[in-house]
Amino acid sequence: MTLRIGVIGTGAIGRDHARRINQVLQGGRITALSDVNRASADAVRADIAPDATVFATGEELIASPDVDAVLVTSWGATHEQYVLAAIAAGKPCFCEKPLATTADGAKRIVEAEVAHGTRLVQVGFMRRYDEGYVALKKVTDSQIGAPIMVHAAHRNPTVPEAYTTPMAIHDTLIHEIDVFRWLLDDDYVSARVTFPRSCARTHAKLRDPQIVTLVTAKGTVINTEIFVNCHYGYDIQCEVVGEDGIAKLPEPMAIRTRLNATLSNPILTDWKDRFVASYDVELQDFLRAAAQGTASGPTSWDGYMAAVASDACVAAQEAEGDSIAITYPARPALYGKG
Ligand code: NAI
Ligand code: ISE
Repeated sequence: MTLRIGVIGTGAIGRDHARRINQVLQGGRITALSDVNRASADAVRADIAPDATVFATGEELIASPDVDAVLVTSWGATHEQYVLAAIAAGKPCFCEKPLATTADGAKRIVEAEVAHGTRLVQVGFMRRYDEGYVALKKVTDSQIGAPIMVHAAHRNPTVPEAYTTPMAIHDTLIHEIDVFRWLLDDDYVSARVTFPRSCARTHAKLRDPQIVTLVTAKGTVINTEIFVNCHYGYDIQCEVVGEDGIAKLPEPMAIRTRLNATLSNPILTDWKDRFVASYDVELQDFLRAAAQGTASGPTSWDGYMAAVASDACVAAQEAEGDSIAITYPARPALYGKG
């Protein structure tokens, strides 16, 4: 069976996901595209998906009888409306992170999916599919004793001009917020943000870098540096300090050279390359589950939990240096125990 897929939002990642569905993965074909910038959808049609129809709105795309499942890859603040429309239509939906930019928005999605009665939504937390993180989890679970601290860094060489201080949380740190819940099998109880002096490459609406401290229910303290104008490369670091030893996320594969009296290896510069394999695996998982009329992988509940923590981190930015408590509602049965 070949699933007919519609993509809403055909910018950087929408285009890349359309490419992987039409050119790399098994079981799906792009039949529909939509973007508020029509020229962007037309260009993806011309370059990647010649048999797709371009729809004027995401809602029309979702309603189309030629669409079996939907990819939401538009700007974060627009995800909620499309995910709710996909659930209302009973169509499986892959939604890029964040599920919603606020906890209230994510909660509405959870409520709609619970009312539907079966899973339809997968959130694009692709790090759970990354070979390095999967290996790190295995060692963290079995070899280094109880995790006491995590030291992490999320560095982007640069970000668009429109990127502002809260986006460091709900657009960037959201990956760590999700992956550390999964890695440590734990939830957060508080968040605190401190700001070192800002780097010269930033602007008035973006304090950069930032250090976020999350404390978990089991007492693990996670320090993450977010530095989105680091200039030198795209660099994701993570070290788990356990009571018996330390486990570190592997570096991406790179050729080390000895040349001109220098020992060196290159550093990636683009998230598309850093996580290329995990995007492939997560979307193949989506296609597999969607063919059964359901969803797999990170749930709406995970998206909601990440949004609750993300709201607390944004409040912690505003409360600069003060700790903000994080509390969670009870988990609906649809999302298993916990
Ligand atoms: P982008 O700006 O390159 O593309 C977004 C596209 O959405 C644009 O073409 C824009 O015109 C379109 N759009 C905006 N509002 C829309 C609406 N209401 N309806 C239809 N189209 C609309 O942004 P990018 O980098 O592709 O990010 C898109 C989403 O993917 C974001 O939520 C972002 O957080 C997420 N993302 C996830 C990554 C990951 O590592 N999992 C990496 C990069 C982005
Ligand atoms: C972007 O949207 C992503 O998701 C990237 O993985 C992240 O590194 C970047 O900071 C975000 O803006």
